[in-house]
Amino acid sequence: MKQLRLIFVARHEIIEPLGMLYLLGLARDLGWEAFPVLVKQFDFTPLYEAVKSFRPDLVCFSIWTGYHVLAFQAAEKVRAMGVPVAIGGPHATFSTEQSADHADWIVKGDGFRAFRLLLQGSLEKGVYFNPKHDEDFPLPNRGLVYRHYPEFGKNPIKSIICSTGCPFQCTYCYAPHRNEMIGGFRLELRSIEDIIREARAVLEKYPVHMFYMQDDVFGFRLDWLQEFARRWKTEVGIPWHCQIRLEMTRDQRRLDLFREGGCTGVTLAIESGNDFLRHHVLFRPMPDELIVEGIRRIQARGLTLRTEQILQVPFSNLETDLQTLELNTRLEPTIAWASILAPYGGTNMGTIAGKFGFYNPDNDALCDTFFDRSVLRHTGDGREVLEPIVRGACRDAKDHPLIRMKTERNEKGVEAYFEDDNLVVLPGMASESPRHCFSFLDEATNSRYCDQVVVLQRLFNWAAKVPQGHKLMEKFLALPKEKWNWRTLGIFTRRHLQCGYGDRIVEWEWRLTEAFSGILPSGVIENPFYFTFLPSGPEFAKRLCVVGFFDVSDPAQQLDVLGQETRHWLYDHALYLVEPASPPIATI
Ligand code: B12
Ligand code: SF4
Repeated sequence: MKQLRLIFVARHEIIEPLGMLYLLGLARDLGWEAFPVLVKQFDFTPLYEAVKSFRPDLVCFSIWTGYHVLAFQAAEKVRAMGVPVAIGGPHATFSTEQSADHADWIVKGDGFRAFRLLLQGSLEKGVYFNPKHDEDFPLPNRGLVYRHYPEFGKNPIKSIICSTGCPFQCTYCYAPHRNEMIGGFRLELRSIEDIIREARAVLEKYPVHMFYMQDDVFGFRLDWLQEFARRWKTEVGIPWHCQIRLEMTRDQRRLDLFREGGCTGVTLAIESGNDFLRHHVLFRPMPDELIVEGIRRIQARGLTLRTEQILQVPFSNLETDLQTLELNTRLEPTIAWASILAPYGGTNMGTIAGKFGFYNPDNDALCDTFFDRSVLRHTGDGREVLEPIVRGACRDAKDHPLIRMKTERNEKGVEAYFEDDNLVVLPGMASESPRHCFSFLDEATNSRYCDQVVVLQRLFNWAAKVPQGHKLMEKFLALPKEKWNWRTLGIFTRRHLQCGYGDRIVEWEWRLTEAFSGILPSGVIENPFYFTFLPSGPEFAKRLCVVGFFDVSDPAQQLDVLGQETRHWLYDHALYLVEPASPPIATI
């Protein structure tokens, strides 16, 4: 009998495509011959070539929101070439109807059972949704994907997923939506036996410095974690990094088990240094004390730490974005990672952005990156106007007044009000005037704010390491756009450090120069203190010379390169420590 063939298409990322790896494991177990295609940039040509040469019986797409428009076009083209198409993944899950127009089979939610039925020929065409999680993870087919994409095999960090599900409510995320879809939060834990088998299979064939647990909230259940930590340590013994919520640091046994099990670092989101935005816009009711205390507990155990933040959310302004930076300068994470909000339709953030007039959520217009310029029209006075009202109206930690509020547009901006409530009227608040008006920034001011935050995002992880880095950024971002360049940053940084670190900076600069045998390259001379706050700073300066950073003539493009290079440097030399590193020259 002819062996059936499928092509599996997903997006090429720096992280290996887990969904594809596991689903192709199932395809292998069911006897299908498979061909993986990972789309780089937005070029689907390799897919069309594979359809011609491999002659598949089926093409499967895994799609997330942001690259769906082009993926749908590609799916249509494949169908026009006479091959049936199945679509699954987050976009099919959360925008099922739209996906249904472009495929023969659409799989919403958990995919293993559907994929099995599909490959066994017993899945009717149409939309399939099974809210139950009734099929275990198969052993992935890394061999096949690594053969086609050797970069993943060579990568010293391999990813694994040990559980699915998250009980939290962050507005910008699809996890709460998933919970609604499946009838409430459910944590689906993989068997520890399976995870260890998978990790050992990876170790036998590929170089591994670290495993990255991609779970939304790793180690949520303590009994599972206890068993996992014990077995991983003895049966795998490779360091690992995981993602958690700050709330999970409250039970210190969890952090101890992380340490005992070989965890070397964690990633967690703070999202905003402003309590109002965190609580009422992002739905992360985490008081400052929880953040500070949780992070101290992590650091006290010698774990490396990535904090994550989202800049330019509705009701933010440059002041709140700098507040987020300020908090990070105090917390001293290993890396302070920052993104710029993309407000997805279908999430609570999409609802807030749409209702209050910041943006009309249109997923088809969004890009699939974390770092693009904000698409929102921002407000100058919105937070000032609504914060006391919202805080006053909030009934408990699970209440979301912004979602309950009604809005109407007027020529100046938006009128927001509650229709029904027994509002708590604060002193000075007129009880007979329940409408609260705020306005939007004019186009030029909005554009300037968006430009400022692009620069802030590119410099965030560095500035978080500079003493009072938020003050430096405040001054730098107040400059006209033409001055946002490497050289001016150098001048401003020197001036900033001269007050308070006058003597020390001479020594720092001298030590950097020494590492270059007494002569700094001209680009490095312009901004030497960029390198003194980073691990293995002189080597980083040399790397920037090698990648041609100093030859990039467009300052905006140069900042893009700088942001990316700095981030990756900090990953390798501080967060995951895949490279040996020396401490930063500047110690405060
Ligand atoms: C790791 C991860 C990443 C990695 C990349 C991983 C990779 N190479 O694939 C990185 C960090 C790069 C990433 C980036 C982004 N991510 Co992300 N990411 C995740 C995360 C945490 C895990 C994904 C994963 O591996 N899951 C495990 C596998 C097994 O699940 P899966 O891929 O969904 O596959 C299952 C089903 O979907 C289904 N399935 C999948 N494909 C197919 C195909 C067929 C034919 C069938 C039948 C079934 C099927 O079967 C599988 C088994 O059940 C998820 C959250 C989560 N818990 O899933 C978010 C998530 C996928 N990311 C999300 C988003 C929004 C993004 C960004 C677009 C964010 C942004 N605004 O910038 C960016 C893209 C950035 C860019 N281009 O630079 C959203 C997607 C929402 C949506 N509507 O699409 C998620 C769901 C987070 C969330 N809760 O909101 N992400
Ligand atoms: S904690 Fe993470 S996965 Fe959970 S809702 Fe928030 S962003 Fe989503």
